[in-house]
Amino acid sequence: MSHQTEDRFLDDTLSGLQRDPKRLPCKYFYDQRGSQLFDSICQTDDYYLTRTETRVMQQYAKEMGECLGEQVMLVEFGSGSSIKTRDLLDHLHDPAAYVPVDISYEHLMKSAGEIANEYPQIEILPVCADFTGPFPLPESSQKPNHNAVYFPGSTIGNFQVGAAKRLLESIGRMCGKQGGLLIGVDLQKDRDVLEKAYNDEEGVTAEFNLNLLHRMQRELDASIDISAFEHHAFYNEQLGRIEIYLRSRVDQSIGLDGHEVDLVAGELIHTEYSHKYTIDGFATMAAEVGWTLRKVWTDPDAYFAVMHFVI
Ligand code: AVJ
Repeated sequence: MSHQTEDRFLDDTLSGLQRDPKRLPCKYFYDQRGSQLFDSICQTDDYYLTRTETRVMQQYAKEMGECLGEQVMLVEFGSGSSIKTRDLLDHLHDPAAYVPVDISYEHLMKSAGEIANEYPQIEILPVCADFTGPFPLPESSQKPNHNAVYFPGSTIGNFQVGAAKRLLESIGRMCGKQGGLLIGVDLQKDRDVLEKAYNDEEGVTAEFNLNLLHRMQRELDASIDISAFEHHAFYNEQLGRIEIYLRSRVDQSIGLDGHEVDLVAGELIHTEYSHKYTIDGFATMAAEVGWTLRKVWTDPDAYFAVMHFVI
């Protein structure tokens, strides 16, 4: 990892812990271990999102490929293991390039290499970047007709509404004219189903959340009693979002870069939101920053939607 990234992890962690209430940015979940744990979450019975979205992709990839059009440069945000991508790549029409973008370098290069082997006819141009900020698109050898962003996994749900809108707006600017957006959005549903998905029986989500503290020990040399923290996640129905925290079991302090951060028993450190939308609610938000909804695909229970927009 570059020093620049390390510095930002330290600064963001320290300033987040010095706020009231305390918080840590969820993008730091995804170091190598965190990315592996996330992949394991996706395989639990309780986490319905991945398998539901994958089924929607498998069932409708051909239609999606048609919607994305000829000679598209497909830019995938948060590509991770690019599992769902294969269904889409199978159905693109003479694509100019596939650009996987991910913050975890190892994970990105590994899956980009695998994709390159499986799709020798498609130019693969991996970009290691934090897509929450602007980054330049690579040049492909074949000139693209237009750019489209594929943003699966309901990762947009991690952003609060204002930030989600700004991100959708910057995706529009990045794509340029005739840009496309194919985005996976987790839908509002029964509290029980939602809460089980973020409190899986195997405890993988808890481990994923606690990995943030392990990462602080590994990379920032933080002094933390990790066993004195626990995973806490619930659905805030009024705000339509899962809220995830690390809860301190006892009065304790964290040592970080010469600072002491005190916590009282029961105190929460916010780590993640996962917003759940209605199809109309999401389309309205995207329309406010210039996107026109073209098509929506969903599963029979309407748990998850894949939405296609153009600008
Ligand atoms: C990758 C953001 C879609 O919010 O469901 C899963 C992350 N956090 N379990 C989600 C996550 C805890 C996930 N996203």
